Amino acid sequence: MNDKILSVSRRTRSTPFTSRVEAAGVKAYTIYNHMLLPTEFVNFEDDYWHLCEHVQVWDVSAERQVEIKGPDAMRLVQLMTPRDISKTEDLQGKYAPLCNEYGGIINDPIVIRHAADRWWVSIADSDVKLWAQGLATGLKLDVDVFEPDVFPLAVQGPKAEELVARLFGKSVRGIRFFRGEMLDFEGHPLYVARSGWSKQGGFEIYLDKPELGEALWDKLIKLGEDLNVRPGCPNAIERLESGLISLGNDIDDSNNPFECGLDQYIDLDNDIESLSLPALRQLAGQQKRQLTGLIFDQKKTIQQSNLRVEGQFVGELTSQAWSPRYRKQLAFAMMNRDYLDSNSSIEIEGVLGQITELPFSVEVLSA
Ligand code: THG
Repeated sequence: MNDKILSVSRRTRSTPFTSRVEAAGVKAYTIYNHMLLPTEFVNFEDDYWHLCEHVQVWDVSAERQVEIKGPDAMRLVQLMTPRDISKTEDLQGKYAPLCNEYGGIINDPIVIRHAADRWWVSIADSDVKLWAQGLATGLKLDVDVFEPDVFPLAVQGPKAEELVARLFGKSVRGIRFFRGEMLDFEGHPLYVARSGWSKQGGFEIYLDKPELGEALWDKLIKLGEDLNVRPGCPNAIERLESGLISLGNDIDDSNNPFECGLDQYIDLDNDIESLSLPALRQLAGQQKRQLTGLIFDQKKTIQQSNLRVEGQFVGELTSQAWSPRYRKQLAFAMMNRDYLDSNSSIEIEGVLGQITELPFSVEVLSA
């Protein structure tokens, strides 16, 4: 399916910001957690340069929150992730893959602690609420699991801190990465954290009062006029350059975290109660596949996703974009270890691609 129009209905949920996104002339959406997520405004390259040079306001409401509340909340979050969450502070987030009993990746959310007995799991595109409710029921945990009316709005780009400080005051400048504060907007406290799905820096404002959506959007656009603020969205080029992986595109529950380069977010040696740890301890170092970067010197969209060398399947191309900055075609591929062990390049559709680690290093991209 290419260039078809998507039918919009109640299942393709809209957000408190959709009216503004539409008025701004959004060009395309994807569906993420059963909700509209903008993907393009002017065009990918123009959106990309603007994001890297100025500041954008992103409707990322589709990053749904799964709230886990009650005496067993922390236990349930820890059961779901093999990352040790015991030292998380109130209003701190942690990037924490969720894995099943086989070690497969269910989701790669940010888990946010509001209190020991109240957590948000800020999810990528899979139905974590159902998984968490199933676990809670099966294990007879004393928790409520639900999706609250929370709609994250991201402010991203080099001028994001200036814009968010104009709205909430200078205390935002002191917020460290993946930390947050409750800050006032029109008499209502909102959770504001330094995070976001780009490496250009910025914040995410978690709107839990949908009626304030348009006012919040309008205020940011107004305050950012002289900063050249624009509506934007997660950008395909920027996220490839930055090595940010996308659940459902690059990885799914057939992958374990070692294959995806998420080793650093797994605490194999800690004494924590987590569903996937027994499986992951077995799988560590055994991966038969690895998510890698591919770099091509030519601007050429690779058509095949199954990569073959002399007829043999060697891996799967999962995402790609042309980088106008480095003038390289960048791709992610889930490659067979066997192939990686004896090769550092691959010829696909007549072009030679260099195989490299993720995230891409600037030296390699600039070479
Ligand atoms: N923000 C919020 N929720 C989200 C996302 C987000 N849910 C969906 C999706 N994005 C979850 N996936 C990611 C992936 C990477 C990061 C955040 C969410 C990320 N990674 C940093 C990096 O790779 O440099 C650092 C992670 C770390 O080291 O702690 O930011 O964007 N609310």
